[in-house]
Amino acid sequence: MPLSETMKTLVVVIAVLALCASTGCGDDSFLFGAGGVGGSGQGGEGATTTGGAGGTTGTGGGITTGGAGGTGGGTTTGGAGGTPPCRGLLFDGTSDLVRVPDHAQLDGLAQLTVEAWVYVSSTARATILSHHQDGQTKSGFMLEHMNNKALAFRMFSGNISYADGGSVLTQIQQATWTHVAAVFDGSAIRLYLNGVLEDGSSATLSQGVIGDYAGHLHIGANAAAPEGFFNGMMDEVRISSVPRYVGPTFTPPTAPFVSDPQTIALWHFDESAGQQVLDATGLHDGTLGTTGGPEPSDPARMDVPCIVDMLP
Ligand SMILES: [Ca+2]
Ligand SMILES: [Ca+2]
Repeated sequence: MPLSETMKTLVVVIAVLALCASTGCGDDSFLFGAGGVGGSGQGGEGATTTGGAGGTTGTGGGITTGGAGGTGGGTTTGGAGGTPPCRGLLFDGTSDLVRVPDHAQLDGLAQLTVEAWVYVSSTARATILSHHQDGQTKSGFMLEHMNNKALAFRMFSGNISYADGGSVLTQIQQATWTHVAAVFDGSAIRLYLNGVLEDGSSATLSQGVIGDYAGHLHIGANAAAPEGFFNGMMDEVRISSVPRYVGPTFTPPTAPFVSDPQTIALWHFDESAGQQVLDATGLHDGTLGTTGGPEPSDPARMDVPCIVDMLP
């Protein structure tokens, strides 16, 4: 009879402990993956050593526990960790968000790219980035993680333009880092998962540009009255004024982005403390939570794999 998941995990944990007993694993970092991502995602049995290795060799940190390796994973190699600071934000799925003040650069866009590295911890529909108030039809844009598909991107200009994967039911794999991107080139919206086109839907804006939304931009929640809270981690969130990705595939970024003239906003989330998240352009610094003070809606700062180390 097949072993239950619980039993598999138990067996793997026992195996790890046995390995530790025979070879000496040092401290708890082996089990709890203090360094590196420590292996995650779906994989075959016997991948524990691959997943666990991140815990012993990583230096840059990562919150994935060694237990994730125990579930049989190893799609992301744990390990080197990279050069600090390699930090991201952990959103609790309940109230956490980053708030960025409205700015003229965020309005009136005729083309754009919205992208991020995400680590999804729940299948629930949730907002990745929103400069839009739910229910309005004339202004703003938002990128969501969907509960039954991977992504949805919506733009509002008096009409609603969107792409949501259509009949494609790909979902973002949980507990692994995934690059997500939504591109609007003036005539079509394209959604990409790890550099692979998931949906290309023709789209037009009735006003010619995305309508002016006067509220905050939120990362990790819908704007205005916050809702749709993201559950998981994010890093390297970028908004660009151009369609960054055109074809059916592209190579996901292999290093942190560098601000260029087409960059509207770029948040590395590399700060070690405080309430601010800095925008590389200097124009769109954000705040943890709904105010500038410490509060439950503040996302937590986490050590994460450096982007360059996320890739297989
Ligand atoms: Ca970062
Ligand atoms: Ca705050």
